[in-house]
Amino acid sequence: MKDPGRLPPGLYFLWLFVVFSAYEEMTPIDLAPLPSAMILVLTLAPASLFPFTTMPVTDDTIAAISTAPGEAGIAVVRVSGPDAFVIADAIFEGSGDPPSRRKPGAILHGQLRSAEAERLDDIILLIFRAPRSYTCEDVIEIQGHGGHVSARRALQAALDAGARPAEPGEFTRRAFLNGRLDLLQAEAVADLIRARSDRAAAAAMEQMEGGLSLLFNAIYDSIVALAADLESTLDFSHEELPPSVIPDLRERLGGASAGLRSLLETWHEGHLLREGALVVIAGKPNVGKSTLMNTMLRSSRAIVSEIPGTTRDTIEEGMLLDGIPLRLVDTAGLRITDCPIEQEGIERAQSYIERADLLIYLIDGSMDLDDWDRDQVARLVADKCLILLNKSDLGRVVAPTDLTTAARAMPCSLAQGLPPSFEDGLRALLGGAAQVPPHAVISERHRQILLRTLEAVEETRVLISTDDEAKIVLAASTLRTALETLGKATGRVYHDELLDSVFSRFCVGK
Ligand SMILES: Nc1nc2c(ncn2[C@@H]2O[C@H](COP(=O)(O)OP(=O)(O)O)[C@@H](O)[C@H]2O)c(=O)[nH]1
Ligand SMILES: [Mg+2]
Repeated sequence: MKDPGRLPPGLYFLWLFVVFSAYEEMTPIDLAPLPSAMILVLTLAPASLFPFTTMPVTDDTIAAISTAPGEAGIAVVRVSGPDAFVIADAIFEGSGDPPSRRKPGAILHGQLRSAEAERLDDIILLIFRAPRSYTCEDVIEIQGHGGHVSARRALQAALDAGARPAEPGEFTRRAFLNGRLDLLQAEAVADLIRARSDRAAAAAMEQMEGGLSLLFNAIYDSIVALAADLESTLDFSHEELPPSVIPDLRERLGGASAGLRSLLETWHEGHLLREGALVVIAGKPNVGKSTLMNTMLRSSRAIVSEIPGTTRDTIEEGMLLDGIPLRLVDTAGLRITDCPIEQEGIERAQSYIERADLLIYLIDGSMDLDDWDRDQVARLVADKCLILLNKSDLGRVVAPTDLTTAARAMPCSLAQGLPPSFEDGLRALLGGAAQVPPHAVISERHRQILLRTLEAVEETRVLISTDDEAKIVLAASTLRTALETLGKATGRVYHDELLDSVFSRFCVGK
């Protein structure tokens, strides 16, 4: 994460004054003979040293419990904003100077007091001064005893002293607004908190450290350069332009498209890591679906019985495969039935089958294939489906070659365990994601942005391929739209609704 602002903005105005005086020959150093571009660099380049973008953009102070509710060793209440130290002085009692006069990074031990001076808890108080804090504002962290009551009372004390309750994700929202992290990094914070596997956590860390931002920014910068060059061609008529200009722009637009496409390719893996892969077990009654569920989970989660139609509802459990979270679902056996309860179960099963990232379709391979199974198999989506021909211990009647499908099929006897190639089959269908080291991957929000950007870039490419000058003007505006759209990923371009929807995914206190 970048370290925001180092110099006070007032110094920048002093610097501007010095450059101006030198330019106007008011000082012994005379800048007037320098080329104007050099003067421009002298005035603009140091601007990045000054924290213009990290000036606090909020004027109220927020507080929230940042740890999970329940019995625990400690609980943390976080307070951020201009009144953080006023609040700390009001609620903290310890030896020595009050918190507001302590150095940043100080760790104080003392008592937490309510507005009525009641002793609430024995606490540790941490002090962070703007801009060197998570939010870039003044922050205090109260570490008190865990449990439902202590943390709530500590929060109440901070609220009574002038803070207001924080909205979900508001601390991170302030960190974003104050320039500590971009929107992609901020989203990664929520992904890390939600991560259900080491692999998902590693991907979130990569994104939080700016891995994904780098990729988005590289494409953004290339489109900025393209837009500038495209706009500069507008000053000339087609005949005046060197013949290589338009083909060159077209090629660079192709490069931008390729970059966008390669980022889009990480969506599937991102979806699996964030949401988990929905793995649905389906087939006729009594083929061994619940046996498979239990074998994969290594527990007797679902009832296994020789009575067909035992599983009537869907049963969902989580598990991990190579760091990818799976949502494993056992479903009611598919058949025609008069029983309304079983019928409801079958409808639920169908709805899961339609949404599945991966379908494991079971067939009793010891019996002849009937029309029902033939029909189901013919409708399977090959690259999302694995077929198990179960009960081979009873004698094999159906072989994989008897099935008219491109989906992978393997004979097995679940009574004896999973076939050795079963997990490899699952891995292959999950896109081989687990084979590469963890890396930042896009989310559905990013995918929508990339698709719209790609559309605008491709449209620009078509528009500049003609000799029609009006279309070149249109192309320049289309490319500006592409930039505006893409800017919403990192948050270069944002509005309140965008931030509301991003930060509503967060928990309170982060
Ligand atoms: N012989 C044999 N029986 C099995 C095998 N797999 C499951 N079964 C039995 O088949 C019956 C139905 O299994 P179950 O998992 O409940 O099937 P479901 O209705 O598809 O969920 C049970 O009696 C299981 O013990 C197998 O590989 N071989
Ligand atoms: Mg069952």
